[in-house]
Amino acid sequence: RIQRRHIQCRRDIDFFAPNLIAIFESLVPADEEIAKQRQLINSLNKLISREWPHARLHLYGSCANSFGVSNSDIDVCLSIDDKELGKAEILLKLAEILEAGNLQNVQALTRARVPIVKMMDPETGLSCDICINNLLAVVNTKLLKDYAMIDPRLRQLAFIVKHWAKSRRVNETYQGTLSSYAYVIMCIHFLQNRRPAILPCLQAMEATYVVRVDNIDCAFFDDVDKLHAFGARNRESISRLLWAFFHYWAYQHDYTADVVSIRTGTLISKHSKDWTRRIGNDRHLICIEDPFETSHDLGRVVDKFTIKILREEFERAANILQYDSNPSVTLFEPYVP
Ligand code: 3AT
Ligand code: MG
Repeated sequence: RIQRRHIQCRRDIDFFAPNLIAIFESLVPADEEIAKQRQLINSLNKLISREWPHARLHLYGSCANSFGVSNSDIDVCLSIDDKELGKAEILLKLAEILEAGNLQNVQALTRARVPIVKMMDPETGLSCDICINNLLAVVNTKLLKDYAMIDPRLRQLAFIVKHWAKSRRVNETYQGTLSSYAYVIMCIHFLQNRRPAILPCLQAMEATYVVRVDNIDCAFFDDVDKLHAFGARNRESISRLLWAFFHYWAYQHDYTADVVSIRTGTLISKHSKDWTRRIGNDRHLICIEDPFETSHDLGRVVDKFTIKILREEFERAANILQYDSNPSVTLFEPYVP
């Protein structure tokens, strides 16, 4: 049911691909920064294992899924199997351990939607948020990272889309727009549906990686070294893909009927998921299925006001890419209310 109408861009869109690649390269963190993050995790692991020998820290989110820009905060998950302590108690004890280990600005936010401990490491200057046993996030981090290794255009597209979303202030879930995670899923879905396809659907292939987390079976093909040439038959430039991405979300996506699903690699119907009406706070005005928690719509934070803002921003972006004389600058002009 994906619209396969071939839509032409009315200009030679490839001319600003080099500008977009330059923007992408300016956003990618340096190797030293990645090394610093690993170093911090190692020293935190040592600190924590004295108290909890079986606990382990995992990096997740953009510092581990390869979609992180430089200087972002790092997301860490503590996996711990402590039957005696509740989550809040674990967080408070963790905060104590970190303070005793000379980390700064340690704060336990036990009542947040996702309870975390915040802290800053004076040695590396890195700030991080530590959550407890959020292992699904660790698995979805791996899925995104594996997709990124298949074709370089995914990282380029997602970095540019995230950069656009931050500049235009449509990457703020607490304001009713979409998370970075949702934007990356939208990019993966888009590249799965180019013809020829640029990305496969890893969850529809023979599973080489299988884990069960929170009663959810997570299984996908992760031997991505074998998929290096997957997208080679498609020669579209990053500027063409970026235009087509925004054009799709501005003019082609059927918001009333369709759900983006990278789990299946195609669009599925809102009807099949019973996402056709508002239930509680979930409005389902733009539907993006989580690849593992399939009952979870990543677009559920979007309301009737912010859907309008989002769609206007998609249209603005598509039109700039189509007509503007300096698209790689105008696209990212900060939103001023
Ligand atoms: P930034 O570079 O920090 O903007 P990010 O990839 O770290 O991007 P988020 O901060 O939005 O993305 O989220 C951190 C991770 O938490 C990403 C993903 O592994 C997980 N995550 C975020 N939102 C959800 C969600 N709604 N459902 C499941 N996992 C999520
Ligand atoms: Mg993050």
